[in-house]
Amino acid sequence: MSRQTWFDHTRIEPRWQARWDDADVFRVPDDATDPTYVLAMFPYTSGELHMGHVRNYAITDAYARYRRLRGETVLHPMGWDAFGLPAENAALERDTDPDAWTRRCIEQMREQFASLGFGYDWNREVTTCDPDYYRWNQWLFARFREAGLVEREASAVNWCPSCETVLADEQVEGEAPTTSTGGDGVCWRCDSPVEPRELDQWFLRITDYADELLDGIDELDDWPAGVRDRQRNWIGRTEGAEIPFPVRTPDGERDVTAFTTRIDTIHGATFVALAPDHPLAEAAAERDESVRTFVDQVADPDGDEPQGVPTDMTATNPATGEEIPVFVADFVLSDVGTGALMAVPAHDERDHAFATAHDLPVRQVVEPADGTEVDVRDAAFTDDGVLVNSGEYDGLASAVARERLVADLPGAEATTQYRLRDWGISRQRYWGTPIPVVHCDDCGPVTVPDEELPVELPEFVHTTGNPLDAAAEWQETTCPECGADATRETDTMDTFVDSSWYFLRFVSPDLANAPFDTDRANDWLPVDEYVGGDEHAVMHLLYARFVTMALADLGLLDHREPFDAVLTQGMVLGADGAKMSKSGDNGVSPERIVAEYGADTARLFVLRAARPSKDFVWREEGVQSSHRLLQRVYRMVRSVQNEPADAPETAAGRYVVRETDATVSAATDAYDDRRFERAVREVESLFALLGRYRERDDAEPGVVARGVAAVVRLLAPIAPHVCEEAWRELGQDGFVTTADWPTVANDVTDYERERSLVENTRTDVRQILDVADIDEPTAIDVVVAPAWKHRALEVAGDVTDGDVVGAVMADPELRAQGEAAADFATDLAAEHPGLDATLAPERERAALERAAWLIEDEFHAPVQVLAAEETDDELASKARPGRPAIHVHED
Ligand code: ANZ
Ligand code: ZN
Repeated sequence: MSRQTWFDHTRIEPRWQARWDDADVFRVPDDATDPTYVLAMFPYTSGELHMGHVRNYAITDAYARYRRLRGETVLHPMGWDAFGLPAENAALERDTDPDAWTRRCIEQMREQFASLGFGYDWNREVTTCDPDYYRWNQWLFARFREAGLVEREASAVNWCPSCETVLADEQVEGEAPTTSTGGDGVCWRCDSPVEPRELDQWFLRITDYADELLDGIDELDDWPAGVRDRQRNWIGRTEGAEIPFPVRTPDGERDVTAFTTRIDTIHGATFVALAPDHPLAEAAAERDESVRTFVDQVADPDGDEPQGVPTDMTATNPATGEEIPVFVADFVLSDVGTGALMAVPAHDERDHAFATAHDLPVRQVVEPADGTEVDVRDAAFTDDGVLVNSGEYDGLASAVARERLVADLPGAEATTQYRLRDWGISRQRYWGTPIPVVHCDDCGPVTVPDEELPVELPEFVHTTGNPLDAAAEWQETTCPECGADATRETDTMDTFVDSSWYFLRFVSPDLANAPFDTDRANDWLPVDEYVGGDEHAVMHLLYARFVTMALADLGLLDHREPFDAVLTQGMVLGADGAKMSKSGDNGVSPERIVAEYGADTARLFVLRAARPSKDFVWREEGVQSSHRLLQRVYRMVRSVQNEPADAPETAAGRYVVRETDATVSAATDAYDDRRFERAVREVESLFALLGRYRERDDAEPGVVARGVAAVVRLLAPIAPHVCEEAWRELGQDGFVTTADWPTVANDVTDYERERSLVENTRTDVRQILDVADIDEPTAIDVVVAPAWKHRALEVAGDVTDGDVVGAVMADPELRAQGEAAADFATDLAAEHPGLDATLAPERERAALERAAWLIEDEFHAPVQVLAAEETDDELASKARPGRPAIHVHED
């Protein structure tokens, strides 16, 4: 009976998963020293994994397995981001409660994870909806509050007047009214128009860390550039100045403070503009119907054209003493700067457009520093330059003038503005961490003492509003400070709080007296490689950085940055090119792929389809081809004899051994760069070479066995189950998962050069056959360049003054070659300084000899590698270092 030459994934995958489990191979002991920390963003507990998850987790798993094979202790934990609105909605729809629903989802997802063979240390599992986890959110809230990092402030929420409830943005159909532009969305349940309503809410003062969050980005070298840019923009630091403008109003004189980044242009400020909800705009609207109409009905901050109306107020330009008009305009935003600006039409585009529309003066006060003429009537000149029409400041450079004007103008002050706002963590929802506060009539909002934590969620009730508002009994309590009757806070925390420190909990998931073990966290953090979706590139990463810095300032942690390297993976797109969704019609379920092709195939496919950061389109053929590749590898494994890897005896054998080493070296680099698709490509080409080599009569079994063993280990991080199976077939003990990474036996420095030498030579032969129209060559001569040409190349490579011919001909040995040397030097001069170093002549010849069998195989003709001296002059003269001359014989 013949042995089975294909593997059955439904049989081998569960088997190896169980064995890894039994042997606890992914466990990291608490006393490990500085393990390599590889982390994937933990999933929201929706109940099902989609292909985006598979990709995300395949990336970290392959990387974690690779580092483990390199001999490192690797921490690769997993947990559940288990709070959030969808669980609450699902519970309402299904007549269950969010806790039960979430637990069921977790069970399902855990099984899916297991079926994919991801190697996590499940002893460190973390679930954010466990009171044992969220009590530490509450504890941190208390510490932050003590440290002055918590603020309670009125802020707008979405209010449905008919349901009498606050809505999350996701529950508003259309745009929420609380956005800066004020949307007119409706309630998802009853379709009533949603209104903004002011509520006292809790904020974390992330803005205290704005500078450190911004400046720290410069050091995050292993983060994607795009993520760093987006964080910078989100923080949005602008250096500028605030300057008061005295304003005459019918009610008397008032100061309006304007924020400007260009105080150097103040002599050109020809009007003042106020945001529609500036207090003075509001006062003007009281007095003037046209202002009222504009403020209430016309103003559109998102409009293409800046719009505005004049008012009955005038301002004094503090630099010129001139009387200038005051407008209310919609391009002035209330939450930027002071909500008031000095308009300089000559040097700002929006001011220019507005001035043109309202026929206001445009006065140039800055000229280009290089003396070019500009006409500011046509368009604003917005660059820095040299001041004109600015009295005593004329002739100063913009930057200098800014400093002088801030110092000179009464009341002017240098300021820094940020786009970043404090982090509003209040949610009027049930399924989140209760904010640990008790409201007392006498003492105000009092933090719940640590001994009383966790404040656990009450039982879930079905209501249109916040179930915590309906939990009257739960709310009733006494004030921790004075003992009087008091009520609990009913807001819960934004789930971004949960995820802002979970990577620290993995370090000591069961610790009962602190959120994490400080000593261990100091040793194990930062995360070495953090992988997740691009949609979390701004908020989640910023919140996690902020919390880490705050923890450091609380003395709980030495590190100030949590993530050393970040990788944001690209999307998996459906066949229609749109982002693959699990519910939509372009979705492919991971379960089906695992059932039909196996976890190894699914993992191989998502990792080889594209580099991790790029999007790729799902292709069923790609899945099938990944499956076939694994089957072919397995078949070859089954057919190799277990031979000791003795030194090869034939040139072809030596070639294959070197290629094996070269592949190990290149694939290792690719893994280091997290370029799994490149690692696979390397392995595939070695595998193809082994296949071809085996067909030869003189193929040495030891050479093949050595190559196959390398293939198996190089693929093990990506397709671990079949590689375990193969490893055993190869007669190895233990797991490939915990084996040693293959090492390179020989010096590989020149491998890349050898590879391209062989590649180029094969291409040249192909071209010659094509051009000369030769179908059946009888023999092929490959002629290596003479030693003196190598020497000439070396001499030319050292030339710094550009005189290549001179340098070559100055060398007595080369000069002795006469005209040939002069010709060659001229060629080299033409390519200088782009000359590539090549192999030494003997190495070049040896490399070509080892590869001769490949050329013979391809062209079905014997190949002879010759030195220049062994052939006629004409042919020899064509040979160059790195580019042998080729002569094809035919009948
Ligand atoms: C005078 C000026 C002259 C300005 C000039 C610019 C160029 P950036 O640079 O984008 O950060 N500004 C101030 N408050 C504003 C508000 N509430 N809404 C909209 N715009 C406002 O923006 C800073 C500039 O935006 C400020 O500098 C101000 O215009 C305007 F040649 O002041 B500038
Ligand atoms: Zn009290």
